Amino acid sequence: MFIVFIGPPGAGKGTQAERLIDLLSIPHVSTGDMLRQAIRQESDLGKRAADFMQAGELVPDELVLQIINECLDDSKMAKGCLFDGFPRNVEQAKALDELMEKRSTPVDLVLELQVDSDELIRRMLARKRPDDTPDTIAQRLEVYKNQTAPVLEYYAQRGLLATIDGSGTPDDVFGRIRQRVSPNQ
Ligand code: B4P
Repeated sequence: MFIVFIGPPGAGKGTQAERLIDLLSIPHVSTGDMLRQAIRQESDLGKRAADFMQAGELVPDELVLQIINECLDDSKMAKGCLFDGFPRNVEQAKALDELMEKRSTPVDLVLELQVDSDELIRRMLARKRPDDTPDTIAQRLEVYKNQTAPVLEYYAQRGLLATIDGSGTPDDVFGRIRQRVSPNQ
């Protein structure tokens, strides 16, 4: 199963992704994690991505698609994976569709995690990641509204979108996700 996880910054995509990959036994593809790793390793890609992340902007599509392309070449990805935090704009969504079409493995399901802004800000400030400062958080929320929210419409038109209430404890949220992904368990 190929699943896309979309939600505003701090919605808990990473938190829930860990549980969902265990449930479904599929690999986790988190562009955020891979970009942070590239920054730690001081690779060329990491050096190019760092300023965008620190400013709360999206990293250029070209860099993100390079990561995704390399990742999909891995044979572990043949039967499914969980895309976490990707695609983040309509251009990335179209590029993903093209890649998946070539492999004859279309995206099966898109999960949107919905959480209100006050709770998002509270969660991110508690996390204390370098890009979790008040100014950067405000910018990331703006970027989500302008660039990522249109991706929801893109997938809704294809009948792939399921919206999940992301409020409550991580267990509450995972219960809702499990219900949607494998209702018989
Ligand atoms: P990401 O790494 O994708 O991270 P995120 O959106 O900030 O957080 P996430 O939703 O995963 O929240 P988490 O589970 O950690 O993006 C970071 C940056 O990378 C972007 O701003 C961008 O610059 C760049 N980037 C990534 N992908 C890109 C792409 N495709 N294109 C361009 N740029 C890209 O949860 C947040 C906190 O809340 C945690 O501390 C967690 O413990 C807590 N929490 C989670 N669930 C909770 C719950 N139910 N109750 C209470 N706390 C909870």
